[in-house]
Amino acid sequence: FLPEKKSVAIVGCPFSGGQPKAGVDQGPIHLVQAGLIDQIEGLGYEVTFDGHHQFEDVSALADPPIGILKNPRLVSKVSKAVSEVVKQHASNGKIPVTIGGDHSLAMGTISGTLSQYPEAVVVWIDAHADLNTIETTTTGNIHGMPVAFLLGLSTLPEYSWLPSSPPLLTPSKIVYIGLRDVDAGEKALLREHGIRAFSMHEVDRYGIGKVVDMALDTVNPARDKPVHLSFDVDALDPSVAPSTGTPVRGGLTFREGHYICEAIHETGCLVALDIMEVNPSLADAASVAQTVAVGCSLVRSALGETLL
Ligand code: 6HN
Ligand code: MN
Ligand code: MN
Ligand code: MN
Repeated sequence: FLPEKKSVAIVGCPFSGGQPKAGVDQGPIHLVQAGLIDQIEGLGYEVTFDGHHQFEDVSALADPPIGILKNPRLVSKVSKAVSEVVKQHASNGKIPVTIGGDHSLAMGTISGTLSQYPEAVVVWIDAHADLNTIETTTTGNIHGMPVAFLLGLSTLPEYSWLPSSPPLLTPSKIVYIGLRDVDAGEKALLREHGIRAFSMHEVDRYGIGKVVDMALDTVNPARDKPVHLSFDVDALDPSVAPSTGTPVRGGLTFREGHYICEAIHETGCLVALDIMEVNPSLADAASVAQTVAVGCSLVRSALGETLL
């Protein structure tokens, strides 16, 4: 399933509608300004980048809350557009690298990957499970809900473009690493659906090398399935990635985060990558530069940069 040519398509998504803090829409602009494209070319890839996506045609949409869900139609329209772009790039043999923007975008990226590679599995790196349903969300922020939509646990007429019965994603095809701030309703859903998750407790207990092996053993035991890596930078400790909207202490170290990306690259199975939730308007200039640089280096590690 892997493209013969080393070819990447950057999908820049300046979008913040899945959460209430301004600035996360500037994340992709900062990553590209920091030289991300040259860096990927430096690894021997041909890189396609047609500019950041423009969502202005949907931003004027009348979009009252549905229940407590904020911007429900906007998030749906943007994710649907992203889904089509990601699928298109994947069908052209490119690795879509989507840079957010908030994590609601993963509804788009992962559905795009799964429509091109139905057997693909998802490795979700995050402090949070992003598994709230319409019933369990306490914030109404849809960036805390994309996995539930992908699994068909939440459905709304406004999201009918996302198949729910059967859903594109099933519980056995996703694994989490880095969790440490999981809502009570999400914990119940993880248990009820038997979704495999390696929290920071398991990272402390076994070390990151063993955790990544175990995580891949659960979703991709023969290492023969396409892998979509969805990386929320808040999985990293706030001392490593301070400029993000929902930081949680006790996160992955710089090396643990990069190790995950390197190990996924080594499987040879990576077909799509998301780097989400870099928010350059949070924290001081040095913290922003640090977070943007970490976003770029995670991408390079996932695409094969080695230390030696
Ligand atoms: N993220 N569980 C919280 C909520 O609002 O549902 C936080 C979600 C954070 C989402 O970081 O992508
Ligand atoms: Mn700026
Ligand atoms: Mn997330
Ligand atoms: Mn998160």
